[in-house]
Amino acid sequence: MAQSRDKSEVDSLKPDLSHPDLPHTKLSHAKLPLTDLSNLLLAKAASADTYLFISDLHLCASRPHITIAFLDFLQTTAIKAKALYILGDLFEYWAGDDDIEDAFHQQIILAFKTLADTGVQLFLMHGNRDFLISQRFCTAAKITLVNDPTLVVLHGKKALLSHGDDLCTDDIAYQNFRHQVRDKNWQKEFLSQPLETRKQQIEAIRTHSEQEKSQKSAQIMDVNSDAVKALLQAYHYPELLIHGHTHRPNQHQIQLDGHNITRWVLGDWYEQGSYLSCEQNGCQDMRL
Ligand code: LP5
Ligand code: MN
Repeated sequence: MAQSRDKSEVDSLKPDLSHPDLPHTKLSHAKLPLTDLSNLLLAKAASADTYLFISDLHLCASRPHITIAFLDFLQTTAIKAKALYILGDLFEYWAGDDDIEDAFHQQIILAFKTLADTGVQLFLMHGNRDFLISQRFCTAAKITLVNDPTLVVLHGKKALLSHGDDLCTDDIAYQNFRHQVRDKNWQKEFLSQPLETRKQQIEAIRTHSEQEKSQKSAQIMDVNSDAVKALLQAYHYPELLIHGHTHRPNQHQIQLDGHNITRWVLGDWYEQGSYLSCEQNGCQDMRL
């Protein structure tokens, strides 16, 4: 909800941006006087009708430039939005919520929590790399976990949100793997192992996945158009479908059973950050 706040209310939020774990970069607003932050919050209150969508950030400690770009995005762009939807693969991988103690993860959690405390609604959907994110992470980060797919209404238009991997039905080897690791009993057993053991197993899967991907055609690793149509029919023809996973940012127009539907594919954050910004007058693909 767009909220109007007076300045004293904004001041009382006092997000703690002076946390020692925030990186010392141009992004760090740790050095901003609180009054500057208050001005930002007041500007936000006046313009908070924007919904932002991102996916496939693959955050990890070994790619600091992306972490820096992401923290900057949160503090300068997302802070002005009504809601931020993260449609999967926020992290390079997630081995279980007991890994939230990790210093890198704490830095990301703090950034989310600080943003949420300013009134921005945060939503997270699982991707194929971080589907083990659970309530402990979400509570700490003040993020709401949403199902894949999820139907939302943006400025009166229905939008269906998904990570997108479920639509890649031609990738049979991946779908079999997905079926196995999304099983709750399998996950329980996997999570009962020590964190370090889990990380070693994930590294092995990652290596195996990279080898297999190099043998797969680009077409096999894209969404299947019949799967897309079936999903849109099942959800009664939303005006928009927004997903990530394929790392092929684009806007596709679909004519289906007399309905015009736009499929937005979000970009990854390997080389450059990107996001979809939806306002009253439409959506726009943005690059950082
Ligand atoms: O993520 P992306 O886009 O690079 O590739 C995906 C598919 N690959 C994956 C694997 C993940 O990238 C890495 C693992 C994430 C960790 C999850 C945590 C919990 C699981 C723990 C498991 C022990 O999702 C890739 C798709 C691609 O998208 C495009 O859609 O093609 O799929 C694969 O490559 C999977 C293979 O085809 C099948 C893998 C079978 C694994 C069988 C076990 C073999 C063990 C080998 C040990 C040496
Ligand atoms: Mn993915």
